[in-house]
Amino acid sequence: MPTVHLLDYVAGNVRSLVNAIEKCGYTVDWIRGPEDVPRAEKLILPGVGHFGHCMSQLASAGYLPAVRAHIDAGKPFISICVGLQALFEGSVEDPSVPGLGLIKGRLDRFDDTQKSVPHIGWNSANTSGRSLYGLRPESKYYYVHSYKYPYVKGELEDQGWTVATGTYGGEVFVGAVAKDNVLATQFHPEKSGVAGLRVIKAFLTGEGAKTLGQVVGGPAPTGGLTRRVIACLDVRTNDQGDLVVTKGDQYDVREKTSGRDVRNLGKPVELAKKYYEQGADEVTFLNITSFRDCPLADLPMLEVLRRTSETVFVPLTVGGGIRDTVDTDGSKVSALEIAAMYFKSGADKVSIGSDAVLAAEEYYAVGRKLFGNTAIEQISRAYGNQAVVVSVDPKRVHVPNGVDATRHSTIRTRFPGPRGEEYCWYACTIKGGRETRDLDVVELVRAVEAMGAGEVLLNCIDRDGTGGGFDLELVEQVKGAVRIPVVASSGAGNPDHFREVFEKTRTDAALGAGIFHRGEYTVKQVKDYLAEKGLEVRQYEG
Ligand code: 1PR
Repeated sequence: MPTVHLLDYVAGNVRSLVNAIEKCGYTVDWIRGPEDVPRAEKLILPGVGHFGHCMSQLASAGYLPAVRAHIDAGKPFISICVGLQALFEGSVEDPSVPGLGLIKGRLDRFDDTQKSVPHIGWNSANTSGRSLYGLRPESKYYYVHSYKYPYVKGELEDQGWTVATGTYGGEVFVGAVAKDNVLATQFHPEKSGVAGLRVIKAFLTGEGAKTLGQVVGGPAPTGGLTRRVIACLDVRTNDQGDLVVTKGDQYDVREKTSGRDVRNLGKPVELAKKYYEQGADEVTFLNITSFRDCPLADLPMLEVLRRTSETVFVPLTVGGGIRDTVDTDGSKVSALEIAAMYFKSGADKVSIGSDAVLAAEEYYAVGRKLFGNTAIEQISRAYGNQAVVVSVDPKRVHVPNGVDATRHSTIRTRFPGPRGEEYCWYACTIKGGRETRDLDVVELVRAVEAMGAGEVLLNCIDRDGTGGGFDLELVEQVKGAVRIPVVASSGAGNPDHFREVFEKTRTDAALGAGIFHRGEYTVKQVKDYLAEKGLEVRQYEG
């Protein structure tokens, strides 16, 4: 098999990239030091996380002259995400660190006054009718970034680049650029399904460089960021010791029958693939028992991720048990180390539940100070805040009025409590909803945003498994409290519930579990329905 070289300088999920390259019929050889670069014919520079961190890593390991020499020699080169940003002169993310300076200009940050930042999800890469490594106007690509190069018509083209753009809340940014032997994408082609594999293939075969810039036809490009639909798999071992996808009613995952077996709705890897092929924009695995008696290196979830990432080319999130732990042999393992195992196995994001609540309590107890030692801070520092999701498991607490009844952030609800209480607040829980804490969702999400979480996965115990629709009041309360994206979860029972949460709240994404596992609707049916109602969605490309 032909070989491509991957520069191994940065933490993050490169497994998906390797899987994507192998899927295109190539093998990966690793560049472990600058002295390896000259033997590369085709070179890939992956990038995740922080611009300054990436550039300093590259510089301190002595890679920069070698990478420049590779590019100057006219050999094929692709850089991804922060890798694209590295081609510019610098970024406001870390003004003290210079970029490669191959492209004139500096990156700035998305404006977050009216929209969520990071920009996460599927967006266009509009080439304005030019050929650019197989990008198509009707396709969507997976982006995750807070910093961007603002597009000014003609500016990069005058430097000889062919450019593709995306639009996010009115800001037009550079989604991909290419010139001669160089291709750079702000989106992750390895996470962009078949549309992304096409780009990787065009790079590997050389076809993309050959046809670069030619005028091509095709439909007018469709709009910006699509509505993200996520499939969630709660995974645990059942009483027979098999790893199964299960689903609770208000977090009770046992059958109501006398045996009270753990509900078994299928196998994790198979179901993930099925939902990917139905068009799921992301797949989330929640390890709901944390496999307490298993050595960490053998966690069954690691294998689930490894196998899933071989066939599923959309972002994968994994949650459950991400906290400082003592392994079965007595050794201490940090949350960061556990996250690292998951990233190496193919996860793109980790989701933290109970530990985030405890960290938030501590944050308030010490007067809103941060010391850099929480799991959220450590993981977001190493892998970027887009890689850290906080999973919230709130429960409604009804109160008679909004002001004196509690110190917590209340809302006036359309669904009064059992004694006619017209207000409620949402209490955070830990340990899969078994323990309720004196911390409300607003306090939690503000604290974790300050710590560097990049997204909130907002469950709702009252709605979980009911099929009665999302808790729109909860979603709006949380959206009003933070700038980071929020994923609405719990309660989806039909496609109209997805429409409702997208139209009536400012949610960034919506997640369903039981609706898909029970076979009531497919992800495709949900998306077709949303499209019919005029909402922009990404359709699976086979
Ligand atoms: O606390 O960091 O170990 O994380 C544990 C994780 O496991 C948390 O994310 C927590 O939400 C999850 N979890 C723990 N116990 C359960 C349980 O069900 N017994 N599942 C559980 C949470 C909620 C969602 C579900 C949506 C949508 N399940 O994952 O998928 O509510 O369901 P629906 O569409 O069927 O209504 P830590």
